[in-house]
Amino acid sequence: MAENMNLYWGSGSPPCWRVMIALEEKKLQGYNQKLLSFEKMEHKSPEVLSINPRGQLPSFKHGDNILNESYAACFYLESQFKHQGSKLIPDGPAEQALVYQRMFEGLTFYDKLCAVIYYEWIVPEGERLESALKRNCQALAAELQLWEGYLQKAGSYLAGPSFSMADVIVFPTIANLFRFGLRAERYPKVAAYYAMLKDRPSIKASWPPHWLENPNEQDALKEI
Ligand SMILES: N[C@@H](CCC(=O)N[C@@H](CS)C(=O)NCC(=O)O)C(=O)O
Repeated sequence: MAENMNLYWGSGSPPCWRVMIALEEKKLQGYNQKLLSFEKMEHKSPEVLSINPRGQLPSFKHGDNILNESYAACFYLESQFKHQGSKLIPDGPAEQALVYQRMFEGLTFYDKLCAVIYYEWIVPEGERLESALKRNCQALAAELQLWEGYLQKAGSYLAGPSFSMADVIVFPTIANLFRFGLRAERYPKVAAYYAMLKDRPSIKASWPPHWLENPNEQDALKEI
């Protein structure tokens, strides 16, 4: 089944990691994959551009079906392999609503993270303002407080008592927070959630290889 799947991905990229976790959860190991280097601009190679005109990763193909958006690929995998591996989207209306809600809130969360850790990359030199970066940091801190609230119940996943697509989507953002130096003592619920999930088989199997080679965390978020 997974033999006619192809994934182009980059190490540490949250959108790529989402798709890889979903593939693992749906027991689709054995798919064809190519790890590309952003540094070497391999995501702009003709091979990628032929299926993704934006030249972004992940770029994913199942047979003739192209899914270059991480959310689209995750939804597709759950829908096409509904009865295989973990059930990631519950059927009950209340449970399903919460999973969708948290998944899409995950977009805002990820944007706020990027606005801080990639500030210098996003904003050209000369246009950077200490006050703007400070505002982005405050927005990220406020966002984190929301997720602390969602995780009040010990042992809880992001959308209730079971692992779901919300975790597939948002865990890579949370892992990046700690990679960039978020202090566990400031966000104990988010930290406990991270500790609970980091050894889950689907997550361990897809852990960014360059993080394994270089486990040194950075400190951009230590004051958040
Ligand atoms: N909306 C896309 C975003 C994909 C994306 O931004 N990928 C980044 C890596 S994290 C990328 O390829 N950046 C290179 C570029 O935009 O040229 C998704 O969720 O899959």
